[in-house]
Amino acid sequence: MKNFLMITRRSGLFVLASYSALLGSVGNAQTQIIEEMVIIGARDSHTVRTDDTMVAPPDTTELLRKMPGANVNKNGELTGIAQYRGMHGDRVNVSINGAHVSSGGPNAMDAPLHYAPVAILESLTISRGIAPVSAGQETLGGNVEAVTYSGDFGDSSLFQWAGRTYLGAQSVNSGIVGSAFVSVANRNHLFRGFVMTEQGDDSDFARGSIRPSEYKRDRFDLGYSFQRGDHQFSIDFARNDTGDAGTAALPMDIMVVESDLVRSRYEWESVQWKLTAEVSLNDIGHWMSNYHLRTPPQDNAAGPGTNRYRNTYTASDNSGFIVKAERSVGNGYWRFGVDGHYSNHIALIQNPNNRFFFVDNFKDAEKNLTGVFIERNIALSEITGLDLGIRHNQVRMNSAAVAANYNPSNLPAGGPFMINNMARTLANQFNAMDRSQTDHNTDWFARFSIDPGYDVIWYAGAARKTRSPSYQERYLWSPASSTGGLADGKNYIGNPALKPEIAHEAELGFDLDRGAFSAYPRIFYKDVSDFIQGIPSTNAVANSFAQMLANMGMGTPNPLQFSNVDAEYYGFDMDARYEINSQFALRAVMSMVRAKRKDINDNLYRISPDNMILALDYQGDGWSGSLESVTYARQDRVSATNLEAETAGYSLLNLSSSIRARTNLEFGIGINNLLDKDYEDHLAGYNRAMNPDIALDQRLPGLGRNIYGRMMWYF
Ligand SMILES: [Cu+2]
Repeated sequence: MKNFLMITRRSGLFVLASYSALLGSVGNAQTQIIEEMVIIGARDSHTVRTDDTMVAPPDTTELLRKMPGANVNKNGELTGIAQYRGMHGDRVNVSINGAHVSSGGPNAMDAPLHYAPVAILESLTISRGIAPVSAGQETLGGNVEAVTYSGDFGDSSLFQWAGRTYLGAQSVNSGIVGSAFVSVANRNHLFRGFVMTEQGDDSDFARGSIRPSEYKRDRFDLGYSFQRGDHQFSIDFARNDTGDAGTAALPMDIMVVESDLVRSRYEWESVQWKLTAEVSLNDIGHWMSNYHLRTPPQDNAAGPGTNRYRNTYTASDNSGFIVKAERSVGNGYWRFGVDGHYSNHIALIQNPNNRFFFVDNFKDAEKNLTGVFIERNIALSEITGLDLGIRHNQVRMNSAAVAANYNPSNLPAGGPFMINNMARTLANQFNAMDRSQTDHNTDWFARFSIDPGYDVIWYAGAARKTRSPSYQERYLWSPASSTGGLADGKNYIGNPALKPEIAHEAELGFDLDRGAFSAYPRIFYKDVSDFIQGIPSTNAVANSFAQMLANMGMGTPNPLQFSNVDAEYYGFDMDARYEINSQFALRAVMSMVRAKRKDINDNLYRISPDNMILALDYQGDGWSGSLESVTYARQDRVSATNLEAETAGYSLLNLSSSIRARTNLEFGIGINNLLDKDYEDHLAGYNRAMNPDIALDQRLPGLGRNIYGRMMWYF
């Protein structure tokens, strides 16, 4: 007699099946007795699949707006930064097919989800609330996982073709996208390829257009997978080339993001063990400027505009690995592993009109994480389940010595300009500091679920999560707005001595599944000590330097310095569904979050207003439709430190419908912002580009009415 154990996940439940196979004694006859044991666990993720969800924009982060607790800080049409329960940027862990990508731009113009465009996306998943420590190295603010199309193996030794063509168009910016995914596979081999091209003009809003917000992006992927017996291996290469793309919320626009992404994965699965090994390498080169897409700097009292032309070359070289093992035991499983992510960043600011001018914005700024973790999932009884885990990260960071030259020549005779002396003093200050830092961070989490009957599973969770500072927060030495996309218009300086953030959180909720009605509400509280926030700089040289630049028409005075403060977040979110009959269903998604400083009386910056989606979905024979209302409350809990402006509330109406013309052909059409409402998106930044329709430093508006369509043909 042999015992087989297997764990799968089904509808948020951990299903543990124990197969006791009795091998028959006569001939080949076999009898199998299958016992099934369910480990109770509340729903811990929320997934949106591209095939089922109509989405007009090219940026995958737009899908986050449809998920409880999630949202997007939008700095451009291809520059969306994930927000979850009020936390954004590097606080939210993002992985694409299991790999982590470090942005090439110091302002996250190519935020991680830039590398998983909608046209190749299969699904986007958020961890609902507390993420397991195995989900990523730094999951203090949440966890988002994108999965792209990879094709399926065949079921015989014959090779067969399969694929999908995806075409889309939208009216708001005359945007178009065309892509094709093709695979040829048999039961052992799977070859795949993907090509995509997309572009759009400046986007319209009710009173004009956002200039610049045009974009262009091309991409191709090549991949191969092999499987035999219990083994599976795959290797994938992607080249993602973004061309001109406007980011009006930032001081520059994208000229080029050229990236090569390589990842490979090996998986072995036996009766009791599952072993996974992954490696990834990302090589990103990026150019941006303040003159090629937006109105270039104009002459002013301080001198000709050409003195203020800037372009910046940046690069991110980063690599990662993970090796993890899962072992099934009688009452659950163990999971343990090691992982690493190593990144190096440079950013060099230049002036095309002065070949001697340069600023080492970042020079070999590194963040290198190595982690180990162990998790246990256990059925405490027939109605209770527990998840536990602990992780330790070692984080090593460093930066090379920096320099700058503001003089019109590299000769001393070029003039003893005060600004150049100040830049040199700042560089010398920075170079004299102890820039090498090592942090030891410990995370843990525990999630308990109980099913007392009545179609309700109760859930309680607690965690300690940490995050070491970003390279910008530690190594931004010269006042600038290179902040990972904060886009608050402020200049910042960093601080190499920053301590890691430590969050303690608790979460409570339940899953209700009663016939036609289901609801998944959660409340949470998060206390963050050593929260990293910009506070008024006390560095006299940096302050006078920023003032002098501001006098010349470059940036704002009174820079902020990244510092450790104390903060707290709390809120509520829920998704719910009610099936009226077999065709009609009501859908609701609600999100509320409050985020405050604890050391002073101030709110945190760029926190999503309370919002709710209410939708009526129709599922007919061969077609489906949806009428959606999206309501945002006013946001008057704003950050005084970041000079944040309040926004008014608004409601939008969206309509969409899709028709399955044949089993392998689907047409979709939709209208977003049906009434062409003029509104301000609180999570969009402030305008930094000259525009007759939007004043400088005014909040960027939400997009106007958008009629869009898509066609998907599977073959
Ligand atoms: Cu950039």
